[in-house]
Amino acid sequence: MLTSVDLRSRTLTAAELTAALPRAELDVEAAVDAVRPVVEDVGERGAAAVLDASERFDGVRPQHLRVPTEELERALAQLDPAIREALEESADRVRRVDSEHRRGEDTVQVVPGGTVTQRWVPVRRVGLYVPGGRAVLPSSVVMNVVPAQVAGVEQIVLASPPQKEFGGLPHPTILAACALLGVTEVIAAGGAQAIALLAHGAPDLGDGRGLDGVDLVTGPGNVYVAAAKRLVRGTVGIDAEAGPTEIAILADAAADPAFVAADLISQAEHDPLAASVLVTDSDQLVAAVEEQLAVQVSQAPHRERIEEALAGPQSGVVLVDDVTQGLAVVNAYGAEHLEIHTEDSPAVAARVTNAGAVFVGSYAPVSLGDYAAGSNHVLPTGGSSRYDGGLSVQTFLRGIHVVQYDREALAGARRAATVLAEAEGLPSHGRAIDIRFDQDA
Ligand code: HSO
Ligand code: ZN
Repeated sequence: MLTSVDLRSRTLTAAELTAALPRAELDVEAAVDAVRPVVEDVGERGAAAVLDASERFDGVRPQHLRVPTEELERALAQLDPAIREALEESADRVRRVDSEHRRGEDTVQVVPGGTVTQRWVPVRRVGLYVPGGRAVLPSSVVMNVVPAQVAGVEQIVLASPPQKEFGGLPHPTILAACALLGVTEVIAAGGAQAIALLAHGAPDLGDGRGLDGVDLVTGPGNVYVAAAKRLVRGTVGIDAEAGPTEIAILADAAADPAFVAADLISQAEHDPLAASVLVTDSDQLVAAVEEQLAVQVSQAPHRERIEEALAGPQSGVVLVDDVTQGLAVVNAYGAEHLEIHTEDSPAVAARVTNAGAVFVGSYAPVSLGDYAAGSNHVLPTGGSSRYDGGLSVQTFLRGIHVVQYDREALAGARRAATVLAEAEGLPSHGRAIDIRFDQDA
């Protein structure tokens, strides 16, 4: 079912390795051209442009762009108690992890009388995007909202596409999850128009009240959402770019083929464009995983989508000489999700340098991280884990250096600073220091 790339006995540079691996090109640039008129229109005409775009792309013109409070309350009241409990459990775990991971203030005494403090200050107002599309993912509400709340973000606006079958409101489970987490500003908008609205705000949402633009937009979405985020970057901050989901599994003969197959299938279930990649040094494992795939895929409710994803050029098996070469492969690939199913998985995992998140051993499948590990599931895809991390409490914080020096401490730094100012041909920089010591001369 999976195509294979045989890298055994080959020594490749990191660039050659990257080129040899299965991965689909996601053309965000082409989508940028497609969404530019929508983003500009929202900037110019505000709510009217969002409504027109919703009608065109979502097939519905929402009655309210700002979801009324009664609708949020109603959705929560009608939420299945088991789902409510599961969302609470999921949120509790993420909250526990984020609370402990939140960076504290850190002061370094550089010299007596001279300190530099790193303060971590929350972004004031953020816009969180939760897609509609193929599946409704209330877990993504948890993954966006909780870290922002733990960071101390004052104002959270959440946007999710209006659904025709729910009278132009976002999906009721999304609304219920918002209400459960205390998010009160919810916008019925999706796609590029939602990102533009969050970024630019609008003078009147149609209910006589405006919407202020946010400082940071986060959340997953399709290629149009990614393109719109690229366009508004600079006006606002954005998180890592999200493309179709990816799972890579680094496994040796010790791996359980049934678990490996189930995990490859689990992420293929998201999208025909999802990538499932197995990297292994074991021919026997490949054969056993193929057998398992045949059985498990045939029993999967979303079989067609899964088959398409597994057969796509973005998925496959990569054969390597050993775990060390396997590590070079997965580091070159930089998967959104990387599972390690090898002997001494923790030691192997410690050698991973590029991945959105790493799942260690046979009992940490990606689906655990999707819902209930306490980790975040909004992660960098398409190899962007080389320079970006997933969503976390840190995403919603900015570091500010606070510099405090007294006269003595400044005197100690005077020579280094003035020499460098002179060397850079910026004598007024040096003068700004020297002037403080004029009376000593
Ligand atoms: N695996 C997806 C997230 C998700 N899965 C939500 C299920 N629900 C991208 O990390
Ligand atoms: Zn998933």
